[in-house]
Amino acid sequence: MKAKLILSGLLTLLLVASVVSADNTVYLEPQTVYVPECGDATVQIRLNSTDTIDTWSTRVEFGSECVNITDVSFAEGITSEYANWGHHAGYIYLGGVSPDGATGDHLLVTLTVECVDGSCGSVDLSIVGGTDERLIAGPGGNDPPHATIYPATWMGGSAQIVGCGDVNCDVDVTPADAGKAFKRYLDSGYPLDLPWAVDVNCDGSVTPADAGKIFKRYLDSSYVLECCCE
Ligand SMILES: [Ca+2]
Ligand SMILES: [Ca+2]
Repeated sequence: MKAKLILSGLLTLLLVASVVSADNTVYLEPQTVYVPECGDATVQIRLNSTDTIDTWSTRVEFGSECVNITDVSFAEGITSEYANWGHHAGYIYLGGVSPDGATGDHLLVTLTVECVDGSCGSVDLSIVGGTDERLIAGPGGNDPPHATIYPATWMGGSAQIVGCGDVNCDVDVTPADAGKAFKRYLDSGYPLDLPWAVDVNCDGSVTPADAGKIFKRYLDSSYVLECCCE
């Protein structure tokens, strides 16, 4: 009995220890961003931290033969005033500083991802972390004060290029897509990963005509669908 009590006490201590240990994660939201084959889409990089963070920087790598990052916005992020980015072939550097340290879940930056090659399917978007130029940091408790660099988990994601009519974004046009288009017609709140793909006659609404055209495309791969492209 005594041994059991000691064991349960130890387990409780372990649980408490795991709760208070630092847990900082930099991640993409959504983890998969759906990009129209003739357009672009936005994806956020967010920080969820238990440490107080006032500085961050990272590198985002992407397959430049398939996608490009054409814009970076720090607006509404925790470092909206003091931030910058640089574009290179296949990657960007970016980062920012805030006078107010933050913990919890926050927006860092919003990226615009543009399709370069509509035949690519899925492309990795890697968030590169480390302790050199890529880091998260907060105020130090030292004298004189200097930044404390914290460990973090850096979670990348992917960009999925979506073709017109591929309503469920699985890289193929099938009766399942026609079915989802019809459901969207019946219920305007029916969720779609990329609503752009469903209006295949680009008339601004989803009707049975869209479902019919998607089914025709399934029957005949040369049947042309016309989503709204610029
Ligand atoms: Ca599909
Ligand atoms: Ca339509």
